[in-house]
Amino acid sequence: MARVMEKWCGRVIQSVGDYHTVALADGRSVLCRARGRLKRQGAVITGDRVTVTVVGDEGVVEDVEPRTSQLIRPVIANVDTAVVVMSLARPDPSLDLVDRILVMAEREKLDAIVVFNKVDLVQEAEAQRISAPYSQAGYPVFLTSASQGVGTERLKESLAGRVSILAGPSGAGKSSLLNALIPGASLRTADVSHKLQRGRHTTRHVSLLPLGEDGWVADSPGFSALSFGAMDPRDLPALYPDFARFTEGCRFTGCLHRSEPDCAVREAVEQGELDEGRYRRYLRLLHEIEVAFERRY
Ligand SMILES: Nc1nc2c(ncn2[C@@H]2O[C@H](COP(=O)(O)OP(=O)(O)O)[C@@H](O)[C@H]2O)c(=O)[nH]1
Ligand SMILES: [Mg+2]
Ligand SMILES: [Zn+2]
Repeated sequence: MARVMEKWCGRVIQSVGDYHTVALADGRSVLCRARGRLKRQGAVITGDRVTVTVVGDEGVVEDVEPRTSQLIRPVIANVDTAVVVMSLARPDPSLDLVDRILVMAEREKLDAIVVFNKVDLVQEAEAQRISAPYSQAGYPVFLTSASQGVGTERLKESLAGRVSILAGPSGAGKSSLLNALIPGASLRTADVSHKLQRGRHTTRHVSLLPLGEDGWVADSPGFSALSFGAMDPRDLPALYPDFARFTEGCRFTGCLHRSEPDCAVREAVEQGELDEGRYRRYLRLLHEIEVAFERRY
């Protein structure tokens, strides 16, 4: 039988050493090596949009499109949406962590969605009280129960056409949500690894799982290490979208909204127009970043 060489565009859905699993537009997945000049580490990573030549069920990555974003942990390209997952109970929600993940997402210029999971464990009023500040900040908020299938269909619709990654503490329900969004998600991950004949390996490689029309979700949590490195504290206020509509009223440009005179953000908190909890947690994070920044050398 003649071996036909085809040229395709696709997306790298898993990358292990020099073996890249590429999903093609027709639904096939092919195992690819990289063309010579793309053999260096990091030249082709999970999430990359690539051009491949395919012969049978094997291929060669010929080209990599410029990345719109790149995360370090896990190593993944072109993520556009961070999905912050926090349980409403068991374990109790850490809004401090929600805010930190949102700050990181804003810093990476990702869209962010906030999911409060385990809505089955709390009263509706409680769920509203906890989630309202995030809706007010402009984030899409979803109240879900992964185990009872509540809210997961709506979340799935909003993730279609996006490349997203779940972030949040252990126990929040990330794996359960992933399985509710993509039936058999945990099994499919194992499947991809199996093709590479690595069996159960201790190293976990991030994979993208298909979700709806050209939507992809990473199967491993993002932003697990919440270090802000040597972030300049002056960059922090701009990462709070809920502050934005007030900052023009601050007397000083570059106002850190702490003890400066005529601060419109502080004023908005006092008037109840800005969530006091968000603001208090902002001040704590600002202080932490300042201390780290002063010690950076
Ligand atoms: N009651 C309740 N339990 C849930 C829900 N989602 C997940 N869980 C449970 O919470 C625990 C942690 O879930 P898991 O998906 O492993 O969390 P992960 O660590 O974020 O991946 C498991 O025992 C799940 O069965 C939910 O919506 N409601
Ligand atoms: Mg998990
Ligand atoms: Zn201010």
